[in-house]
Amino acid sequence: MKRGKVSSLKGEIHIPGDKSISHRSVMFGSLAEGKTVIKNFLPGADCLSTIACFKKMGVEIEQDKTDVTVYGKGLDQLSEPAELLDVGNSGTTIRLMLGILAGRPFHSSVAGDESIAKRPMKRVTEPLQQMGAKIDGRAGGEYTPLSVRGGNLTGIDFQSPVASAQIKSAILLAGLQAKGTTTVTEPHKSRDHTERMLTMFGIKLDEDETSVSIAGGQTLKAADVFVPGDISSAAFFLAAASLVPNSEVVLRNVGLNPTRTGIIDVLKKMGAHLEIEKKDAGSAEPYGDLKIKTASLQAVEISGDLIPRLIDEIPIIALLATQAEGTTVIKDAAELKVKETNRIDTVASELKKIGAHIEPTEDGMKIYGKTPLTGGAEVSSHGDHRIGMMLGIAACICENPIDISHPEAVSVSYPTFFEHIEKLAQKV
Ligand code: SPQ
Repeated sequence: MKRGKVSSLKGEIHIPGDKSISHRSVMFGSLAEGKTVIKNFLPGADCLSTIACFKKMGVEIEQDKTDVTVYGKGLDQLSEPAELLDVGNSGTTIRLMLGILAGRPFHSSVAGDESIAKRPMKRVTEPLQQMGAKIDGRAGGEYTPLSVRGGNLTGIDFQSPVASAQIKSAILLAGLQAKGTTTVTEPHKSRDHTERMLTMFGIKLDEDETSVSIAGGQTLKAADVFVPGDISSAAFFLAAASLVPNSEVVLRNVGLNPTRTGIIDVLKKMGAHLEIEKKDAGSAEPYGDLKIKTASLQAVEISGDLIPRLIDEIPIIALLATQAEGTTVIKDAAELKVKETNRIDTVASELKKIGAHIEPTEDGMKIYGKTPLTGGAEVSSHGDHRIGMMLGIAACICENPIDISHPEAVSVSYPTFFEHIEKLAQKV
């Protein structure tokens, strides 16, 4: 796909529903007793994989674009799937679902695409085995395909070596089905959508800053869910409007959960012109409108507990940093290596091709700004939606058009991404 420069971005868009919250609404609706009505669901490929997996376990789910209804019959009514549970490209689907399957007294097989086959699973399969689940897979349960025979779980006190909402959620979902209490402690707090939504579905949790406990044997009661716009999707347009001259863009109904707003903190530190209008009236997930204008940016240092609050935004932050004065240093972000691609490598290699001065490091990267992006090169998403979208925004400021291969990867989390650029863009 050839993409070129735009002269400005103007207007407003509704950011599609949050991917993390959409997955959880289908999963928890499937475990609950009663009808769960979901509004502003993200019809991206990953969330459609979650729907397909739960249908294979006998759950009746109706989906019409962004409206989803889940007819839950309770956790005990999930049935043994006759077919492979195919998670496609979705790490969230496989890891959270493993936590659910670990407690079910039946057999299941789980696999996904080429990228999923390279992503580490022992981070969840090992603690689930400790709780009593029988799980096997390539390299002793590290890689898909995985086979699970669940049931008879006992609660554990688990110290997670990394801040990861997928690990935390998988263990909590197994803990819900275990004897006794299960506690997960993380080095830094990760996104807390699971905790917020389980509470909405009637589950009692004990939480402090970095640990969560759940008592087994509780039942989920259906609840209606409004999914706010995904701040990780909004991030691409926050960056685009900051970088493209003479831009002014409004992004409607964007999720503002504090465990996800690291991008806002970073943009403010960089000198972005950003206004926030909070709109939620006591909803489980805060949200609001974001208004952003072109700005001159300064380099930043990003590390420590800020990392889990913006982990998926690092590709687009790297692009922002190429246009900021000074050297941006990102560290403590080794988790980037185990995403859809090794995002330290793919960000550095693709941005270098279009003129950026960027150096990958063991746990992050250094970006030397401000560097004009010459473009005029062939680049690739490497099948990673966030790399594809970062390149789509980079094209808007490159001197010469760039050719992006595998742009279709964006449909994993933002199927209307390129349409939204077209809607806002004034062409050069
Ligand atoms: O679902 P998947 O493929 O893992 O998606 C990514 C993404 O970029 O969309 C990561 F590659 O988001 C994860 C995120 O990085 C979604 C997620 C969640 O919904 O719980 C949590 C984060 O992962 P982790 O490993 O830190 O828990």
